Amino acid sequence: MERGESQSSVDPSGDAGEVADWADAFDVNREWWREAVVYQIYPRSFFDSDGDGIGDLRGVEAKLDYLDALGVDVVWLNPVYDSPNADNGYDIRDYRAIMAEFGTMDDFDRLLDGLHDRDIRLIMDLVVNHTSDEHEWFRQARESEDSEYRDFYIWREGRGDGPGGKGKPPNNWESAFGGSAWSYDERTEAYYLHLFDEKQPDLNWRNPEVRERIYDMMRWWLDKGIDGFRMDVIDLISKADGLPDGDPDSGWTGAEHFMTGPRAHEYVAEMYEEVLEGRDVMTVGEMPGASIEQAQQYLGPDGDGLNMVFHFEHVTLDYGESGDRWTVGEFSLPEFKRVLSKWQNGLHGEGWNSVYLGNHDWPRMLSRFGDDGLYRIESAKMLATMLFTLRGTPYVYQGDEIGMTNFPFERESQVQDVSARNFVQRKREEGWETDEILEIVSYRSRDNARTPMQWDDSENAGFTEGEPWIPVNPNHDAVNVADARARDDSIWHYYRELIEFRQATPAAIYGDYELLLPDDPDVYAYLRTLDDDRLLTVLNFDEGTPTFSLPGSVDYDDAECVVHNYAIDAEGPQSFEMRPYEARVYELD
Ligand code: TEU
Repeated sequence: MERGESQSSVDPSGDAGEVADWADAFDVNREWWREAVVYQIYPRSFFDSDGDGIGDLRGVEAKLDYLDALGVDVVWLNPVYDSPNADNGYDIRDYRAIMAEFGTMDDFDRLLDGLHDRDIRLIMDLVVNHTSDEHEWFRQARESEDSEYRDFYIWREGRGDGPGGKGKPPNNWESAFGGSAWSYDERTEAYYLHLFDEKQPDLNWRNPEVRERIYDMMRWWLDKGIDGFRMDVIDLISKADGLPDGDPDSGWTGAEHFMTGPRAHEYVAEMYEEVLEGRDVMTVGEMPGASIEQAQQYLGPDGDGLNMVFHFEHVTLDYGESGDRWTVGEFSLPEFKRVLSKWQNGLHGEGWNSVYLGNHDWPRMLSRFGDDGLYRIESAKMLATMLFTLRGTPYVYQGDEIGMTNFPFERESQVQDVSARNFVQRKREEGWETDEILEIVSYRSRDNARTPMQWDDSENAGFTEGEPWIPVNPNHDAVNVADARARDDSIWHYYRELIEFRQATPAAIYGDYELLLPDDPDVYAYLRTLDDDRLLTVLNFDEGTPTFSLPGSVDYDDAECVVHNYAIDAEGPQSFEMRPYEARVYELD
């Protein structure tokens, strides 16, 4: 038995009863997407049904009972549209077709039915800041300046006398993946804008025809029966008039001219009116750089109509001073608590939070915020306790429910992701040593989260019978679903019980949030209050043994510990010494 696997417990049978029973008991604005737990599937790495080494839709279908057993309510599927995969599906060639490697539209329809049969809803990735350069619109656009699709994208002449008569790029904006955000098209002798890879040209949202085509496509998917969208970089769709140069010292040059640009709110509000209004769907906008005020406008009662955003503030806190993703700074818990609390409070009545610590774009949350060594199990459970007891909709990224960790990179050839490959290339050119490069890649690369789901301890972790497209983490002999499900006290069962606990505990979903001990360097503690129901969550983010003391302002007659990742005695929450990465949730009376 591994450490920490015998003593944890979640008691979902508190006083609250079943969700259905509490509908009338509280004056809260109930919505299914507030009460839901979302599970994110990166299909390329989930389960391969046909032995080509690439996960696919039938693979997801084969695991529906798994999702059902875990108890999740919504699946967010990363892009499955036809794509040449310059950025693993975030470069879409055809919005209305399924990527051949993933299967067919029939497979998709069957998957959707299978989910709905189990009362699980499906949200799709909506990638409309850009298309693939192989999309029909761009192919035609680059044919000639007179193409009816020319104005679907953003074209500019070069500046000055650059090499070969091309001029320099029209401005100094950078691609999120490194280098200029402009590429030169020889045929029509002009530059096109791409905030990501050169194979991902940005769409021109000023063109009403572009917007209408997108809305039409969204309606087409919703009419098929999907339950909403996760909207990729939706705050980047509006670019400042005149495309002015950006501050070269910001983490992403140009960002101030395209993060929530001048017409972003207008476009999102229009999308809501044209497509979403009146439909019972869920929307979450991915928004790098969004501030709380901007989020309130996207989400609030008089806002643009979205349900949630993914802001980046808490997941970029450990960047170095330059604000560049590929630098490593310090992690400070008080700062982390301050940021999360700002969002918890700032969206109260002005929107709704999404709660996440990782996804396919970040390293594994356990390796980043917990301890993927000695305290792997304890810290995975502690982080899960936070995910399910903050105010907001929790997002579980595939594999986090078994405590998957970062990949132990040994060679540059193991790096697959376009963003990380570009970083490796730049640093090689600058003369960095392989070890130095790999150290940062190991900490930062998106590949960390994209290694295959670990189903069992067999050769390829039960992910494929072929050669996996990306290496399997060697720790799958110990870290895998089969093992976790077989142990009552595993991380997996803890997640399952926490999901049940949240569903049965109105205060965990709708309670007000109050941060305690803001300056404590190791402990994150907060209260959630809904009428007379109060939950106290206490989390030790450290491997040490700090003492927790409940502030005198919090009084109670009775306290019951309903969630804990270590064995506990009857001791109340007044004052106690915490064990490494300990988590407790008390119901206070
Ligand atoms: O990500 C947007 C984004 O800004 C980043 O998280 C990005 O991964 C990072 O800047 C790279 O260094 C979204 C998708 O989630 C991501 O997978 C796509 O690559 C990107 O948009 C482009 O579609």
